[in-house]
Amino acid sequence: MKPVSLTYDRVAVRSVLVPLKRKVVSRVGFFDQWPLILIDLMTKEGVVGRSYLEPYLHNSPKYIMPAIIDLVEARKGQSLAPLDDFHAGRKSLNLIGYEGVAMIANAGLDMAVWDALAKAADLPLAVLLGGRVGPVPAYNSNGLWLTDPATLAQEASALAAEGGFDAFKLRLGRDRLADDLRAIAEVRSAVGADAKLMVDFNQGLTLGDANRRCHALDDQGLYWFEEPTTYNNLEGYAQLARELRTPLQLGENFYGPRELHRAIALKAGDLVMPDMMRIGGVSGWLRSVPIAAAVGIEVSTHLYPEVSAHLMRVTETAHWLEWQDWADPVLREPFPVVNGKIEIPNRPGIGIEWDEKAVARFAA
Ligand code: SMN
Ligand code: MG
Repeated sequence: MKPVSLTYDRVAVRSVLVPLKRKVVSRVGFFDQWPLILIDLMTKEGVVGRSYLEPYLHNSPKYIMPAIIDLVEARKGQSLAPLDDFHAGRKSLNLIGYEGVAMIANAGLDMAVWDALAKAADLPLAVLLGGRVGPVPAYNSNGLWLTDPATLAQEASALAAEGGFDAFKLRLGRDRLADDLRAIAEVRSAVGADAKLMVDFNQGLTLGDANRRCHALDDQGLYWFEEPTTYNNLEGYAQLARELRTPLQLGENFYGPRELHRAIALKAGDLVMPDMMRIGGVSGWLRSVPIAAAVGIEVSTHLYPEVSAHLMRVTETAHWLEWQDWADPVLREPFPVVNGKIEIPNRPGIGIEWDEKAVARFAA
């Protein structure tokens, strides 16, 4: 068989603003629309690699997109080699920062590069990476925000029905402990005592308040406590992890493998959940999760359910995939979820193609 080789040609980047079915009411912000950057990497051979980024802020595509275009311009005519290119790309931008926009641009492009290579090989990404296509256990993260606790039972039932889920993310950290307890009780009344509740504080508490609130909730049988306080107070996290019985989860704010390593070295949490955009796309994930696996720490995902599903199939200590349907409005064929598991379609690459009519409608 002829060896697969692809050559960088050019990239098209577009930003869209898609509506959210349920408004995000969280300590990291209020969102009723969700920005996406759609990346189409064109190769000289005609294969197109696709990925998207979820950059949170409506205006951020304005400064992320030019960085992606620059990275591809600099590679024009080179062969696609994602692990090499990721390293070189980070190095090329490190004078303006190793994290933030520099990493986000590299991560978005990296995912598109891997998609192109998998398409050229005519293999789903999970298979190209040495795994198999199959179901991945997922929890529903579409709702249960910091809204009126009285509405949460009905919402939890609706979330369960979206894909046979029995695991959910619930946002906590209201002003009064009693309201957090009420929120837990409402959700449990709808989905049963055995359902797993992943609880996310979105960094909303000071370390002192996090200490008090997490201790007060420690006997609630919650599945994990996520980001109770500022994400980079790793010493504070280590203190919480030592004292609490509920597993402590962090990682959506790790930029690259070194930050994951540092958190693990400081015993800052029991579980980690890197985000594709911040950990560095497929290449950043492949460089990071073995660090967690080597010490037996389970790895969950953050956003990006499609590419994350492929990666979970090759992650030694794969734990839970965070499922949201937020990019679905622009996807031609969203991945199905059956019995609480996301199913990877048997298509080459990541398996995402744009619904161009929807892209035009939601153009930002
Ligand atoms: C989150 C994700 C996206 C928007 C707000 C909050 C959250 C999560 O941290 O883990 O889902
Ligand atoms: Mg979170």
